[in-house]
Amino acid sequence: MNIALIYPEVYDIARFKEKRKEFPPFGVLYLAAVLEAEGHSVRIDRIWSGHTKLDLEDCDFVGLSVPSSATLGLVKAARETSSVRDDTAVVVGGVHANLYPEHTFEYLRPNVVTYGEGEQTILELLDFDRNRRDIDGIVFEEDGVLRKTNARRPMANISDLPLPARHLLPLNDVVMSDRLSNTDLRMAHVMFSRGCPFPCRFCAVAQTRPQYRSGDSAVRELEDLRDRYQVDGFAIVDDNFVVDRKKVSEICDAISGMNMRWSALSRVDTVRPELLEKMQRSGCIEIKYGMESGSPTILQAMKKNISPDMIRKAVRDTHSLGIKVKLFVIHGFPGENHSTTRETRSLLEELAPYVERVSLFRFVPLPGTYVYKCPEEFNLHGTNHDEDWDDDWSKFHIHHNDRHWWGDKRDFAEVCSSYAELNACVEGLWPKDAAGSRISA
Ligand code: B12
Ligand code: SF4
Repeated sequence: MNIALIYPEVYDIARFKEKRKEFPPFGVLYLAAVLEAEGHSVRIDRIWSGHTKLDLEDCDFVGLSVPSSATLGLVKAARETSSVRDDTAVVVGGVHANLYPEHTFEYLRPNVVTYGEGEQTILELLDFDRNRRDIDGIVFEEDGVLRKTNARRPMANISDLPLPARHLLPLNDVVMSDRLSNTDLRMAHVMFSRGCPFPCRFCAVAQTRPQYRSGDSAVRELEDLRDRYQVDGFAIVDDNFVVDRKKVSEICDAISGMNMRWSALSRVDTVRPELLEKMQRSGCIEIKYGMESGSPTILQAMKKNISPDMIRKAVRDTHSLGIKVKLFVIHGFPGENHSTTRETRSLLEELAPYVERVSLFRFVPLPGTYVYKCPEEFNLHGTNHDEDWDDDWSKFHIHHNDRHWWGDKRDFAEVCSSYAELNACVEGLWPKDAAGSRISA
């Protein structure tokens, strides 16, 4: 079958100050891999602002990916303007579809919306003789009524998946040499786990079941990357790599002979000195920690379940082993004020000698998060819960986003002025890297 998978290009949507290539879309890369393994012919098409009209007349099956709520409008434009044959199935999946499958269906009017992991679902959808009611994890319309089948259970073993179909992308979307911890090492991005069981209220992947790949499966991918793309390093982009220490340890043991350099994201409370040592020995040169705030009040409101002391310990332990530390900070969570900001500022100043880089973001209520789902609890506005909602999903991005999301004008004024102070402090202490590209873990 002739299949096109379509995804929204990142840098246009993410509104980076400078257009900067980001890393590849693993969702569609994994789907393409399982489809190719079944003998289908697959291509990956990109859309971006001003480039959404595609000629898809030669396709028997079109899969549209909505990798974030912010890209919903772009995908809608592609759905409405692209040319597709009448007998072609149009299926939509991805992060926004997982969070809001019925809404996605109403909004984009495809033949089917999927929710949950897509690898098995997409294969089953290609079987047109199959009764849709028997396919888990989909929403479709039957006799004018919207039907939602049972949720698909997460895969038992993600190690058996074929490797992401990187060969369908241009080389410079796959291999980069300015993305591994301020080095110029030739590197690629990988995913060794999925899901995160923690309950952070600003995060859209909170409380999802963690799944890990085996050490052997990690080695298989790294050998392929080395042989095919001659990379010397890799960045593990999983939301929160260090959840299950045994699994992380297994991966470290398996890759330690490969002489590759790597980085990963973690919480501060899941690492231990023994594990950090093992990570360092297997090539880890940087850990990016979700510190989020230096204020116990805000950390508690976020349900981050960590304390400033835990942050101190993880940062010092990591630094003492020669692993670089990057911190992610979110400013402006509901309740933020001058005093909580000062607590963050003073912790950052204290830890500065041990920290290589800091990425400071302003809080945005992302669809699918606890905060988003509870607008009254946080006195939230500007979301689709509002009566005067403007239907603009593109505002749910996290770069340089200075919208007024919660509280009254005075709260907002305090958040803005305290952000300015914190930002100046971060830019003063870490002049080269005051803005980053990640929000989770
Ligand atoms: C890696 C990542 C990025 C990377 C790369 C993204 C890319 N190139 O696509 C970067 C850093 C560039 C990035 C940017 C952004 N991201 Co991001 N990102 C992630 C992260 C950590 C992993 C995504 C991933 O690759 N998952 C692994 C793959 C295998 O899973 P998947 O994408 O869900 O795909 C599966 C299913 O959804 C389904 N599926 C997907 N597409 C399709 C299509 C069809 C047809 C079918 C049938 C099924 C299907 O099958 C896939 C395989 O099982 C997620 C957190 C997460 N776990 O989702 C956040 C996350 C998706 N990002 C988020 C956000 C907000 C953004 C930005 C808007 C941030 C910004 N800059 O302002 C941008 C938007 C980019 C975009 N194009 O939409 C939020 C989205 C929340 C929301 N409601 O919108 C998340 C959930 C983070 C969070 N913790 O809250 N991101
Ligand atoms: S912020 Fe990090 S630790 Fe918290 S739920 Fe999201 S991925 Fe997990």
